[in-house]
Amino acid sequence: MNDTILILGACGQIGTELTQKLRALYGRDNVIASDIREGNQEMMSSGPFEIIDATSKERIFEVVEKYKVTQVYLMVAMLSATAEKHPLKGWDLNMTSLLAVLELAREKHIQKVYWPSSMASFGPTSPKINTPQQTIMEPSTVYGISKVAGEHWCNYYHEKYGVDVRSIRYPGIISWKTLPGGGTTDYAVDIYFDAIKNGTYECFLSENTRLPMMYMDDAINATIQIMQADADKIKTRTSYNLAAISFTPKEIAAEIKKHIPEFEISYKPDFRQAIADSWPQIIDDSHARKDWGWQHKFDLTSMTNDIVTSLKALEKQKLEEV
Ligand code: AKB
Repeated sequence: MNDTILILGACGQIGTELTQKLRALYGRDNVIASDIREGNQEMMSSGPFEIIDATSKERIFEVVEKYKVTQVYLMVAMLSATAEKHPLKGWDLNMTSLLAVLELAREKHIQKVYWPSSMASFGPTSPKINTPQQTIMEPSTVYGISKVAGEHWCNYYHEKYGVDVRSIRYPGIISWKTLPGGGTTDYAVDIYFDAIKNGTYECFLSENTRLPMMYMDDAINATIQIMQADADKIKTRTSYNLAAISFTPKEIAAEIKKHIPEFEISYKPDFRQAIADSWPQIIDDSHARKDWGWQHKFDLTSMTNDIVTSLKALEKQKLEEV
């Protein structure tokens, strides 16, 4: 593989694990990680790293030129809950970074672009069960508005200028190596940490709020799979629906209880409840499965086994180091 990859937002929840996977696949020197600030020790020592403000097209271009970058993964975003608090900043970050990268691709400085959309691009008027690939999309959050607009920009640059841009609508992504920040689905990560540490968790969504979710390993595989697929397999140039599991806080708590019987959950819904209520509950991702062969591996049980085992091992290691 002769590709040189630049990851913008490499220190975020998905970027951190994506960087390590891409470095393993493409070679450390062929994957340039970047973010607005330096990352952890593993990030900084496992390959090249550049400080980049992703809203600066000039700075991205400088790094693209320096390393002769062929592909960009744009993982920078202000997520749903934070963007509701800073609407214009959220819009600016999410749109300016995307348009900067699409322009660089239009100018033929890069050959391929990955940009994530989200289930947040759906809204209260979209069907909630088996939400189709193409349906009503009237999001009620700033984040969702930026994602729908971004999807249309991707499609426009593809149709009008032939830009090879690929995109997935992520559900909530659950991980344990790097924490998410500012999302509505973050509860499904926080719950594992609090369960292991304190044996209790106060959930900011109500017990029966069903949302589409996915384990990080599946999300990383999907991301790389869509980027490696032959171009003629990518029939949707807005963004693909992607799904794995859907569950409620009550259901994830019951699964955690199988490992930590004394675990207790309580509920105190806040402003994020309205955001969650505007999103789908179960997503139909048959187009991704048919077009480029997407398949998920983890269900709620296998994901919980993996996370609880990993976090317990981490706790033990920390105690031994003390
Ligand atoms: C969020 O909760 O904002 C994100 C998302 C669903 O895109 N995790």
